[in-house]
Amino acid sequence: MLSTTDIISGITKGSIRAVARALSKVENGTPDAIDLLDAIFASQRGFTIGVTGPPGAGKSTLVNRMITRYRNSGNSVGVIAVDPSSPFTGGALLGDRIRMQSHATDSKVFIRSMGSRGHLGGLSGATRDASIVLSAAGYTPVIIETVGVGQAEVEVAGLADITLLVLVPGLGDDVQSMKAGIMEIGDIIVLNKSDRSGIDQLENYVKASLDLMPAGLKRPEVVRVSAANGEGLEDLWGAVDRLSATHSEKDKILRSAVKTMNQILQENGILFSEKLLELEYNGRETVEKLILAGRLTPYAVGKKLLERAERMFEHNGSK
Ligand SMILES: Nc1nc2c(ncn2[C@@H]2O[C@H](COP(=O)(O)OP(=O)(O)OP(=O)(O)O)[C@@H](O)[C@H]2O)c(=O)[nH]1
Ligand SMILES: [Mg+2]
Repeated sequence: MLSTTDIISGITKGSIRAVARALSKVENGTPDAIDLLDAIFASQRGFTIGVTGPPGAGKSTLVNRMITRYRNSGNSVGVIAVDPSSPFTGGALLGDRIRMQSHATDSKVFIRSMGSRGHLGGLSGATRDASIVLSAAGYTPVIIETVGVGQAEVEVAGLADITLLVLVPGLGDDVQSMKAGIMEIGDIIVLNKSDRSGIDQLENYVKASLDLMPAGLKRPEVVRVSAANGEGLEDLWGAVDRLSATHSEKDKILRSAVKTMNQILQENGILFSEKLLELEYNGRETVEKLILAGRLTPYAVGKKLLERAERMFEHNGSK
């Protein structure tokens, strides 16, 4: 048995066994998961790339290419394959949805699939916590693949620093029936299967939709690729690198930390959190400053507020 302390030190040393244990803990929401996440939070290194799009769009084929790309530059790569429709979670068992077998024996590639069981914050909370574990273990980037273009996927996509929306020719009606605003979830819209006919129509359609985007919103880049034959991939990597260069990695982690704190407060149903933030830390502004300075993690805040709330309930109850 690994103790929580062993797991924490194992993660920062990149131990695969420690990473696997930590992922089970965060997925199942065991009580010490929050301490673990607090302890490793500052060790996060890289950035996260979300890949989302309809079933069969070629997301896994693209992720496979991405793994090769980052492995060639010496990085370790983490992949979380999310299936919102599956209750199944955990383990290295991968359905045939995941076409990354060429990396299955590479110890510097960690692939995990996740369904929707366990975690208090639902799938997006579990995915966020899992990506923190992988990032703290030195996997850079962590790639999150989600199938679909519904609410859950949009939420999961929103966790990533850079989000790729993958579309393909022949979606026709599907693309058009996608909810308004779906195009806006991608920082980059990848038009995959450029080797297929219908790619020009798709590009025209996507560009026309983007022209309707409200002014002031950042327009995503549109890149045409064939994940199957490799065409256009250099352009895509260029677009990804340009985006990832706009913030330093530390910057990204701290920025997302404030978002994470708000999610944790919500997930744990901490009522009156503004009041509690006031009592415990002199208010939200101070907390955010401490988080942005890297002096406090969102998990530590969540834990403190929960403890405070419990004390208040006990106190009231004993009167
Ligand atoms: N012609 C062509 N086929 C492709 C391309 N990219 C992927 N495919 C094929 O499309 C099919 C689906 O690819 P996947 O990578 O599994 O797609 P996915 O989006 O991950 O699928 P789900 O995870 O099931 O939603 C496979 O048969 C791929 O070989 C491409 O650029 N061109
Ligand atoms: Mg897939």
